[in-house]
Amino acid sequence: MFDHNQPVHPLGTRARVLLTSVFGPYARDDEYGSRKINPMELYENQVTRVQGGFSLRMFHRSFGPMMIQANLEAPCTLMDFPTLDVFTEEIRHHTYDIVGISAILPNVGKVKKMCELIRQHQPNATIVIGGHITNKEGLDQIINADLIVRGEGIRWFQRYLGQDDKAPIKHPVSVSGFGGRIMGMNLGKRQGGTAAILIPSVGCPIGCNFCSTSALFGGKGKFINFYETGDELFEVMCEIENKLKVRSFFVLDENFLLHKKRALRLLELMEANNKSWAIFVFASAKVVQSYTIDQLVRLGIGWVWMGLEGESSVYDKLKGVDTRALVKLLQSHGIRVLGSSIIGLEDHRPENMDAIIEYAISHETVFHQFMLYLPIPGTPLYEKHTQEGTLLSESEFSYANAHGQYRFNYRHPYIKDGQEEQYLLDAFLRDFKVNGPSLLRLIRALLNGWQTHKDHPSARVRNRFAWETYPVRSTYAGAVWAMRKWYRKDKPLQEKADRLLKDIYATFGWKTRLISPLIGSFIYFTLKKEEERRLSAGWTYEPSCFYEKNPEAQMLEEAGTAKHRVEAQKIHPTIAETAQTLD
Ligand code: B12
Ligand code: SF4
Repeated sequence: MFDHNQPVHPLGTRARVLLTSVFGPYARDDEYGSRKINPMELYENQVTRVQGGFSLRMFHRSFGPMMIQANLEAPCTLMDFPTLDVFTEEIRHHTYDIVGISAILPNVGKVKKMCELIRQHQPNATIVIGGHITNKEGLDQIINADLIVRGEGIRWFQRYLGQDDKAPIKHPVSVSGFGGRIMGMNLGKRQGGTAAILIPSVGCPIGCNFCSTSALFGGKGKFINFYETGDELFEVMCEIENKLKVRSFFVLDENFLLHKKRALRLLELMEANNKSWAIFVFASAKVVQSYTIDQLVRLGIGWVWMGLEGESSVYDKLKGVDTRALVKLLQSHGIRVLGSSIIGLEDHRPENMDAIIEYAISHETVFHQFMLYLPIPGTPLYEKHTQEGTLLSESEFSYANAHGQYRFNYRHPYIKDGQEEQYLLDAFLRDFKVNGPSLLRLIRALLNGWQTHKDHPSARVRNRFAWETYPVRSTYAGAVWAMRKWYRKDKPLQEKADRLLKDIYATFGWKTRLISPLIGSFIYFTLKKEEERRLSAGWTYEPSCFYEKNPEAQMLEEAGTAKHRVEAQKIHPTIAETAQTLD
């Protein structure tokens, strides 16, 4: 329904738009709110945090602004991960009518600084703020912006520019991650080697009390579909497949499998069109369990991010599910699980913390995320703490530290004096110590998948497993060889690597056995270099900056350059030639 408070920009689609994420560098402590322990990386930040050279290093683009840019008809420039200098230069030298900033709450200090700079260099621009930061009450008192847009931004922006907000959503064509690195080796940029990003919906109707993603898009019972049907989704996936030559998709939808009709229709279309795709999803346990393993396998589900939360948690999504058995089943079919556990639930206390951690790691998931139980603005949990007066004020606890990997932003009934920081670390360390590097677990799951399905009746399914498992015959076998050597003083992990390596040899034969020590020696060397030279010297990893113009912005720029040339020609022909060579 049309919102009568919806503002409309007077220039409509003639307005020049700049969309940007917050500036870097990120992985360091500074006055704008960057924190060393909060890098712009998923795995290093909150999953493989203590795994050193085994940590999966990788960046992800800011998909919100990318989705918005893909659907605007106005000239729109997108800057992702600019440094403060790059951002400042951009607004000093180019005129914009609208500057949109996408952010989350821990980065509020950066948004504040960016607004100040925009006011200084582009006093006529309208500043629009979007993303999760907007759920913070009183944000307009903290930063100097014109519009704070809570919730879905694509349709809002279309209305703001006077565009049709019912037009089909155009999906950006992009890989899901970049800059991949593990064991001291760059993972390369081979075409089709990285999964494409696919965003079918935002929000989640399950509405767990702490979930800010659900809250931002309406909370319990609400979500927003960009693609309602399996047919629409299939069409988008075919287009992305063609353009990027990919065969795997990272589906950034809070609970993809929850939309069962859409998922099963997608399966029908994949089967009818012989698409041997691999699909990586987020899904809650009860929902995953509502599918047969055969359905999941045929749908190409190769990776699931699943909330395990905690044994005592009372979330509906976990009721009646034996999560340990479920993880075991999935991983025996090659489905890698990223389990997510919470530290600091209401009943967590120092006395039961060891048991809580042991329970979490007993899932033996390929990856394990541990996060603090944090009330984030907009969520029912935040509301509860506000009512109870247990939240810490900004002067007691900076927003920049409320990222879930450090301390509580409230007074916990049992966990006091910052003990949570150590519990969180204990959980990561224990998981690493007992279950070993996530890469080792991942290779085990891939091998399981191959062993279980190499003779699957469907050639389409066999083909996917063959493709996904291909590196286990060489590079991954080499990595396991290197791990076995690395852990020569840690008997349990050495044995784990040894068992896996023997199993790989038995499955793939003499060629793999022959090349593994060669590849393995090289990987061992790069790992050693990574640990001893880079990491111990405090090396940090930063994403590169992206600067992308949509066709309208490119046309505007070309028109500007042409005009500049004509004017230069009038002054002196040689200047015009110089301008041309500079282009
Ligand atoms: C990908 C992701 C990341 C990536 C990179 C993100 C990036 N490049 O900025 C990585 C892994 C690095 C990451 C890191 C962190 N993240 Co993160 N991340 C996500 C994730 C999974 C997806 C975001 C996404 O792309 N969604 C899809 C797009 C389409 O949705 P969207 O971004 O919300 O955009 C829509 C609207 O918000 C709006 N919108 C967005 N931008 C704008 C801008 C304008 C101008 C307008 C008008 C509208 C608008 O329109 C968009 C389309 O509808 C979300 C969870 C989720 N599912 O959303 C968490 C999430 C955003 N992350 C979160 C957090 C807390 C973090 C971390 C602090 C780590 C942590 N402890 O979890 C770090 C911070 C890193 C740093 N130094 O800043 C929280 C934010 C909570 C909050 N309220 O602030 C979320 C919601 C997860 C959660 N539930 O806790 N993250
Ligand atoms: S199931 Fe997951 S995505 Fe959905 S509300 Fe709960 S935590 Fe959020």
